[in-house]
Amino acid sequence: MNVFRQSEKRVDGLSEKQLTSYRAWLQYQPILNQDYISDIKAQFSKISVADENEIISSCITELSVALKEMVGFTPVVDYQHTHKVGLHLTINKALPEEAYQLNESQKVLRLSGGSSRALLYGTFHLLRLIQRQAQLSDLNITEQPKNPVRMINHWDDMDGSVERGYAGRSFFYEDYQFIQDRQRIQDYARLLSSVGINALTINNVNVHQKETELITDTYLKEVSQTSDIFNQYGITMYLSINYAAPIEIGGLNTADPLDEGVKRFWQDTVANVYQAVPRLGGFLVKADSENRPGPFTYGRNHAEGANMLAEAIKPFGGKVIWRCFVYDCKQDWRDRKTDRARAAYDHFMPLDGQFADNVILQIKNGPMDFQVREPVSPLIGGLAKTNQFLEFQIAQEYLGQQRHLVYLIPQWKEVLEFDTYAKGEGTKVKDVVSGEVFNNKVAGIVAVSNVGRDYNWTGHTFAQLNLYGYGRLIWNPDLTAEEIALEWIEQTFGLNKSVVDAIGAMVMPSWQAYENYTSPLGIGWMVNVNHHYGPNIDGYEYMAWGTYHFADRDGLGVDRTIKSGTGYIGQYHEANSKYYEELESCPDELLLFFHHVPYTYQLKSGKTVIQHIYDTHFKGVEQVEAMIKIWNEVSEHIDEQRHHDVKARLEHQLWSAKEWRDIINTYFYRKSGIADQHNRTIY
Ligand code: GCV
Repeated sequence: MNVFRQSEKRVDGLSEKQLTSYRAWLQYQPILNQDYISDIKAQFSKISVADENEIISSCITELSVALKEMVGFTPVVDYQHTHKVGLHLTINKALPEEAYQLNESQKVLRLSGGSSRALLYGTFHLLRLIQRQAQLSDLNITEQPKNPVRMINHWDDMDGSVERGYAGRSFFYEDYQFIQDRQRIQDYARLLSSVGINALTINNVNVHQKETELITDTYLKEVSQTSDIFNQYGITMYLSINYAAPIEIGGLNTADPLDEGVKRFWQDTVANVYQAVPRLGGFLVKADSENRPGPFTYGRNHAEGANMLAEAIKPFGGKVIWRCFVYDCKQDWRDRKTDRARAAYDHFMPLDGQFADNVILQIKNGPMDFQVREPVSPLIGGLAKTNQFLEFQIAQEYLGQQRHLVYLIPQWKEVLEFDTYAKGEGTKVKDVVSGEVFNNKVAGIVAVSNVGRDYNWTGHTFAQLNLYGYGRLIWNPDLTAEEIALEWIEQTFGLNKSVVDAIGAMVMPSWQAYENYTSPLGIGWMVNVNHHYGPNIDGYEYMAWGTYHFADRDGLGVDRTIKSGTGYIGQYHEANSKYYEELESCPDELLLFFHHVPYTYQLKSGKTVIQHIYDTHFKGVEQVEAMIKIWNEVSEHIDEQRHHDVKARLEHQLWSAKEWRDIINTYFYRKSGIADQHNRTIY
């Protein structure tokens, strides 16, 4: 057992069985194929390295651990770069900073990268190939990430809880202190960099009293130590800050961005922060949303708010990431004109071009809040003169909370492939958020984390796939959902074909299955108040004014049209607004997001809305039953712990899917009075 594996064992006293789950996709299982082992031994017997630094040493450690585990030998590392055979790692400044090339010829394997970070990505690429027992001879690969910033946001609080966390407590904090054993953070950094993540925030966007002090001497030493761990893996750390910090920790009576005292507070604070944490990436801010403070209190707009911070942080090369999830959670929408979906665009579009060049607006993928089905936010493709990040949520807040198996990549691919028409046909989201369409100075994708202190990191073992897939997809949005799943399955569960096929068959339809048994046709929500788990059609906390879906005895859906509704559709470029405005063209899956229609309205599928609701809800449950059957059939090929864990979650999912089916079907049967054409029992 090598040192690395020894220290891994210390983590939360994990048992050997649990460690298999903990290792996620970096299993490094021993390879049994002797021919393959001989090839690898020849190719990796020596590693020559031209440069030395902390990131390159992470490459060497990872290679050494992995090769020892998989093929049973530790390569000789040569920093003089003299060997004629083996693996050569070199920095090639002619390459773009994060790009790498992998070439093999005549037993020399060359990995060259534009930076040490790129070498780390190339190292993990090689290990991915070896775990999948791919041939390395004649290798000729060039890779470069599509998105410059590839980020994770943690919603961890310093009391140790995680907002919308479904995988145990935080592994950063407990009881308002940093957790001293940092092994877990190091292993997390390995997982993240193995899929190309290069940035993260370590605290919740809702910054409460204690977290406000993260930018003070009380915590800066530990902030810095944490940042150092991530830096070793090429990951830049950011902090979420409280907009009202000047009041809460600065002793001022205002946080007005135009106040000289406030400006001075931020300049002094930032200088102190960067002295302690010179490589900090910057700040993330949630302002004027869900009771968080912000510039609106002082009659200022969000550009004024963000730019004041941006100016303070600029001398240190820092960035201000400013969230567009700004809406009035107390608004009354009974007039059927007020519409939360409009909020982000209404607030930020008029400010396009007014933000400093080190400000980035962070935009959730849809106009609402990470529902199972939403249209793409019209701000993406709308903003033409402002840096922007697209925000996804890996934590499945509204998608089964990591108790249900839901593979999210197919959903995200639809978002990335969506045509915004910002510069005519073919202006896809993936090209806007990568910064290519508008030539943004900073660009990329962010997602809310799904990890915690559970021994498998993610609660549901299969939720590891969403973290893995997130990294891989934003590195290369052209990878298919199938390709990503296959990579993950083979590294996580091995190459046994029956297992690979089985898991593939479970994960691929899982998003669709979840949509089938939950909220229909894009209407969204229908979840319980506050915790957001399980069906409650008239639930969700911000509905004090009545049900937002407007279901009555005749029909349901929200009229967001330009001609008679909230006008939200008018926020899209013309081709899309026409497409959504007309019932004839509006796609079935978003029909109720955009239109109020009778239950008897006929969908493009040929079914009526009400029959669609019944059919999909029965089907969704059957799909979960099918997943359980498949999983049971491969039990003998999967380790007991992981098989048991997944099985338990699937059984719960089935129970929950039936609950959803029965509650939704009954509700709409009672409202509409229309019977199921197939006379199935509706409870
Ligand atoms: C961090 C939703 C969630 C909140 C979350 C918020 C946000 O409203 O329910 O928990 O707060 O989104 O993204 O800021």
